[in-house]
Amino acid sequence: MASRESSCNILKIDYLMKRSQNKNTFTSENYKGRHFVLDEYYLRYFDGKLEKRGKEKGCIALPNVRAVENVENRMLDNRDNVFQVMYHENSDFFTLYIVALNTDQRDTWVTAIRQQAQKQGANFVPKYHKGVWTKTLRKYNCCDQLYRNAPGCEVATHEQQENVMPVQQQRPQQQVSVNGASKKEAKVYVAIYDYQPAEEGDLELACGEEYEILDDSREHWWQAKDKKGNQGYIPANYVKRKFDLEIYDWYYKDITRQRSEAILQEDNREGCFLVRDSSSTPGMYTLSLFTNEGSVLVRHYHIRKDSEGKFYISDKHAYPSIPDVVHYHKHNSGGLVCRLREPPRRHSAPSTAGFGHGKWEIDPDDLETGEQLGSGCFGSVNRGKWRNTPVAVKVMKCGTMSEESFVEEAKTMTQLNHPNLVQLYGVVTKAKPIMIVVELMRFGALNNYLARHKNRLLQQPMTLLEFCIQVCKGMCYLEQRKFIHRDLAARNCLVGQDHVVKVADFGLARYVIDDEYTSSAGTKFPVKWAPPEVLSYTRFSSKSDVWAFGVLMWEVFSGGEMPYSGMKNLDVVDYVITSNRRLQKPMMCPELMFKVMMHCWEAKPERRPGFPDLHQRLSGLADGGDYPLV
Ligand code: 04L
Repeated sequence: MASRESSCNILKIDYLMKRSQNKNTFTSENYKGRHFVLDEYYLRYFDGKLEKRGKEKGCIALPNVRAVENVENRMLDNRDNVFQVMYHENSDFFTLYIVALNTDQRDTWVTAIRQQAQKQGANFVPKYHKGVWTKTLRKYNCCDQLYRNAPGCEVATHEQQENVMPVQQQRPQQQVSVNGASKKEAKVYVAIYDYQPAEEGDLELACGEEYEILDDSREHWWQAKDKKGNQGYIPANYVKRKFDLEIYDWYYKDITRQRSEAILQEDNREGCFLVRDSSSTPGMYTLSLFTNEGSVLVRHYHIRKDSEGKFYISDKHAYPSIPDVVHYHKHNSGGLVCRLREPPRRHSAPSTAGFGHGKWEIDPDDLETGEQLGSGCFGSVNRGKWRNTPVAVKVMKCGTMSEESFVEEAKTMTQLNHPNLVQLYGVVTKAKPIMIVVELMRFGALNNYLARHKNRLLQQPMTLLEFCIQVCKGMCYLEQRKFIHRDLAARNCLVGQDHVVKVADFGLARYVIDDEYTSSAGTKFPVKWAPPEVLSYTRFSSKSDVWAFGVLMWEVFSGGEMPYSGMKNLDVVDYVITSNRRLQKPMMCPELMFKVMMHCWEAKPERRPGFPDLHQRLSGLADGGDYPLV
């Protein structure tokens, strides 16, 4: 109790009458005067008078409020100036009736509670009762409904607040960058990970805390203010809009059915659950739940929407928002195989774009380099540590390539931040040798990983599909930015913890001034991943990346084999262009997957799908439901 008091600003105090609540039987109907306090988080009432507060008698957390409305005069025990606070507690609804001295006092309280509850993210019901449920009549005196929980008969009031919207309307909105001048309402965001400042000028983030965004005009680092008034830069991908589903630890935005099963099975706890976007029905959601009951470990439930726009899994229990549905099923199995317990433990926060907000320059004294992971004509890649964070470091071999193009790669990478692209952390350019520092991926290149685990992985088409989907997501991001990769292949993707796959680029295809590399006739040119228009006219585009993606899918489903094995580059050109032939279906590859590959290998680039199309088709396959995979 003490901590509640010390941390909150009191907004309103009054002495008001309240009808006693007997939550179980509704028998007593007497009234008591109470010292009411509204603060940022709670509506509380105490013994005592206005001047002197006694013992706390009750407390409603504002996020649980579902409606704050007047009660029609004379409807409650013949009294005037009554208002009601409907709230949700232990998966049930309750209504607190409060009597004000006059309409003015009533109006100010109703508005204040309603506004503050909305500010705290309360999900208001669409309708309420302006009368009350009477025990003697066993019905509502406003609408003749017989059940205490019957839906309301009057449309509920919402305060006009521009930044408050129900979750389901918030989602499709694009975030628009607003700098200073036109900014009117506060942009309230919630941290979904902790962040320790790496540089002067960064702001610490604590998971679950709220922050006001002051400037989001930069892409990866925003300026924010915490509750205490501290200001500084934060990684933009560590916060989410306050009413977005993404602030909930049980929400996994666009993961596949396969991935949800992998995550829940790894956690292996009864009742472990998550909510994800449904891939078979865009805009809808699926609940995935782990149980040891029976042979099926993970069950998937569609979250449906009724005619009033309420969400439900079992139609008897519909609620205005998904968090409400989750809350209900945490307390009642309500038709599920078991009650919802905890979401999966999250392993690690995503990479930030750079280690701090400002410069990308890394102090070599903060950097330790270790074992070599690979080497090439440009230099070597080593394992390393930046102040205890594991990193991979590319060290330039002097004289092999212009320093400029080495730095150019890093510059390009500063523009990119996506969970399926290798993340740049920084560069060392002020000291020799110059270096590029990126996140470390524990298991190395995808082609090697596939070959190493071939026997196991070829039995798991869903895991292989999941690899393809992740690469596809990274490529969607590049395509959207009109960025052409030019060297997409399994050898240029990396595998990390929990089967995470990221698109990388080790070849530096676009910077090397080496004909062997850049000319399609050269020995180093990736002919086996190139479409006819690249082989004939060096015409690169996102559609040439799509062709390469098809070959990558082939690599994945063949367990890391070399495409067109045994064929020389020149033979491949002939095979693909002159004979118009294609790679054959790998033995263990499902027909439907091979169809997608063949679509990527249309001779005419304009007939190939784009990466967003591919993403949709692949996640449709991953959702199982409509199509059998094998
Ligand atoms: C292992 N783990 N090898 C690794 C790099 C690794 C690297 N983890 N990283 C290698 C790009 C550009 N640049 C790395 C992408 C890559 C391993 O080698 C470095 C880049 O990827 C990470 C610097 C820069 C891009 C160090 C583990 C090996 C650019 C993509 C276990 C064996 C533009 C799209 C065994 C657009």
